[in-house]
Amino acid sequence: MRTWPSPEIPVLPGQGGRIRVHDSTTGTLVEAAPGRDAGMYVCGITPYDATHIGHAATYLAFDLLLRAWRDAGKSVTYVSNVTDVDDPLLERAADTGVDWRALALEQTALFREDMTALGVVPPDVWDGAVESIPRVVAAVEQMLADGTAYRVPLRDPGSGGARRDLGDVYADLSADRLFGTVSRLDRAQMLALFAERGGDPDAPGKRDPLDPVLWRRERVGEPTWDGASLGTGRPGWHIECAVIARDALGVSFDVQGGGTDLLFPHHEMSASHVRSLTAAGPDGAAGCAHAHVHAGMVALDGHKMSKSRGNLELVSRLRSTGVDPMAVRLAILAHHYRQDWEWTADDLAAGEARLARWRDAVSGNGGPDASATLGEIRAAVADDLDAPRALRAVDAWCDAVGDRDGTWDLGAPGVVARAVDALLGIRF
Ligand code: 5CA
Ligand code: ZN
Repeated sequence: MRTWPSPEIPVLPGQGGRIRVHDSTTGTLVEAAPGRDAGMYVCGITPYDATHIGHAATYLAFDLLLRAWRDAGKSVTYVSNVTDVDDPLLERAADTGVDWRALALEQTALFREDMTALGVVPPDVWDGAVESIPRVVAAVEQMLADGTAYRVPLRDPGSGGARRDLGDVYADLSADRLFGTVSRLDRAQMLALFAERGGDPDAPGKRDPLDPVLWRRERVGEPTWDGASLGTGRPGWHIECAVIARDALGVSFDVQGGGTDLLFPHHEMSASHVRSLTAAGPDGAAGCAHAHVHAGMVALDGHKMSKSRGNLELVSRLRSTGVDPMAVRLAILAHHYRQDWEWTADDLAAGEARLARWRDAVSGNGGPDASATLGEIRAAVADDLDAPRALRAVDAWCDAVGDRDGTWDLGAPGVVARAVDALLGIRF
């Protein structure tokens, strides 16, 4: 898909060092991309009711990682997707009487504008689910041929089109001995989350209630695509991300990202699919991403902000009321990405006040030497993307400007402005 324009990232004096992030699988901090290259896949939006503050917070977290990698001189490949056909999107379209394609296009366009306004670096590869269908079909055919997937006969009246004999296709999790190693949940937890997050544990004919759908055959009233030997239908959710990630990044890459709501089943299942599609090589067997990194959930009115519940604050709504997107960015970055937190009007007010203060300080005639501030911003981001600590470092420099503290340096405001721009994505 066409992405949005990339912001200019200023080059800073010196270079950033090693970056550590929290890996949900091991529960420890691990070095993100120890090599010269860095590959990251972050799960993209399902385009209806985008972009709320929770989405924005998740993408800003990974934007910090990408900027830190660039500052460390790495060659970065960033890949993401758009789930432009899925049950919730179709349900919303049906409820509102809007064509699902029009809804997806409109919301994807809005997401592009929001990301541009927030200064988020776009992915290098941004694939839609719909445009990836031929590759997904080939992957599911391969799994059927390898015996890691199976067909379940259709029971709904009128389903299956001309080839009723071809059933839905499910992944056979019993073929993957490493299933469960990403989230490390027990079976009861898995069953509960699977039911809650889009799974179909009670679908008749499955070998295991947890087996995820790979290809859903044509149903009356649902959009459908040519699935070659699978018959007409549409792809399952997890296999889309597995195929898009594998094709753009290979079977093993550095970071798989998203919000904590995706750890199970989505990231567990995607990793399993990638393993099934890989002839059990040493890397493939270990699962596709070296680190699974998850952003906490942003809430509103006491509940996780979610499109299905409707308790949303949209970036586009704030923009339309004249709010500076950089204030929104600062409001979000004041929370550590791993925290669950609640968006309130105070967050925005604090972001606006901070932006005004920073703007004022970098517009002055000189300031205290900024090299320690640059070092502290770099160190904070490298320490599990600790944005609140980075913001405090800039606040401290602004305080010192006000107090006329330290050695006065005419170039310092420029250094701070460039550091804040390159590493935190705040443009004045
Ligand atoms: N299309 C799928 C991923 S393949 C999806 O989860 N889409 S989404 O639109 O629901 O969410 C997009 C991204 O925002 C995901 O990474 C998700 O984990 C994250 N996200 C969703 N709600 C919140 C929230 N309230 N707080 C923080 N992040 C959220
Ligand atoms: Zn995904």
